Amino acid sequence: MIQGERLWHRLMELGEIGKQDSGGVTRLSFTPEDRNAKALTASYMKEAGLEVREDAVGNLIGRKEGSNPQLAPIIIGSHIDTVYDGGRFDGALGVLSGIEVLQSIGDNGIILQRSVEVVAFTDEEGARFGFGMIGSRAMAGTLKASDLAHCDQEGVSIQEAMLQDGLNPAELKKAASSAIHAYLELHIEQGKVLESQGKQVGIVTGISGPLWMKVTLEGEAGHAGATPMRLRRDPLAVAAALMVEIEQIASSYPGTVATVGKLQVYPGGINIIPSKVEFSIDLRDIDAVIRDQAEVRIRKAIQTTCEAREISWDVEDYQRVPPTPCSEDLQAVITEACIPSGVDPVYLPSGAGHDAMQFREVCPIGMIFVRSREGISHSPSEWSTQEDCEKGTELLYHTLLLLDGR
Ligand code: HGY
Ligand code: MN
Ligand code: MN
Ligand code: MN
Repeated sequence: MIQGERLWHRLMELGEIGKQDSGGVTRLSFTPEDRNAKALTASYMKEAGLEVREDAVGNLIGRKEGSNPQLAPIIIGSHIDTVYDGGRFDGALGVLSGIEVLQSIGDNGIILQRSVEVVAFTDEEGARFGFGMIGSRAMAGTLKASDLAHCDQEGVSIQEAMLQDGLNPAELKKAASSAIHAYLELHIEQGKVLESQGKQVGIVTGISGPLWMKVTLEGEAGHAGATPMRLRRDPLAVAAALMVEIEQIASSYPGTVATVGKLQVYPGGINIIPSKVEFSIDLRDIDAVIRDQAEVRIRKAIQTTCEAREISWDVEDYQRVPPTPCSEDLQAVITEACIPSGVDPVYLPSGAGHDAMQFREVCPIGMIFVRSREGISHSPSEWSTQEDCEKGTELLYHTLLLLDGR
């Protein structure tokens, strides 16, 4: 009932845009690669018979009109932007499977009551500006003009990048959706649970909340050869000690994860004691109370260590997304859809963040996971098999039909 070959061809074709020598994919928001990927995705939406539009912040939306336009639509969303040197499935599979489901519903002569919109959200990853889920925040009505002041490493703000990309950030409030019946997202698991259980697909119970912070430590630059160790105020040595402590704090809780993914050293000379360092912290847990506890301990460690070493410090929030449970009702619908899809229901949490989180106050959210080979993602080695992608898309197809009352 869905056309797996068509889905797979599109996945491979889209994965060529932004391809790196490593085999990975880099498609940062508001870049030519992102623009080209949107154009190709829009062509797939048109092939699927959808009405295609782009909103003020760059969300690409393919709409299939329902027989009862009075009813609030169902949204099937994900993203086609990537991290640096990422994979071709993260996000893209969710958008392309949504298009495939709607095209197959058309092919099979089915008329849905509700309208359905497939959305490729702007900048889910936050890779360029350190602030993500921009498009889904806009559609959920929570994106603020001040959020667009985040800048990339060249000092270009989100607002400027949107304008350069021909978008209209001043109209961001118009991107907010008035009413949504339900939000569905299919995504690769990016972890090892499904593979460890020998399962192709899973039903997501909840999504771990990412807290991103920027730590700035300032000490005193000096001559690497002429400055005795006891007279130094070296912020990089302090950062190193803190990174070990951050790892220990996160490891002291069963479900908490913390990552230092970015580190800048100034001025960055071999024979200069650094004057300043900046590093990022990505802290997550599915339990908000635990994440808060870990955050308090990390902030305390920064303060204590810096005071002892006469280093000044600043901790700034990049983004703070609360852990988000998935709708029990939608989990039940996906469970029922497992029957015609010929799979056993498997339930698991998501360690990765997703656009779905932004709709927690707007409508019920449901997610389907597709097995990731060795749980690898955000890497050129990210891979899911054609069979697993097809099975996930089949489950999404049956879930949509059930949600539409069939
Ligand atoms: O960071 C994440 O969890 C997602 O890949 N944006
Ligand atoms: Mn083609
Ligand atoms: Mn990702
Ligand atoms: Mn993703």
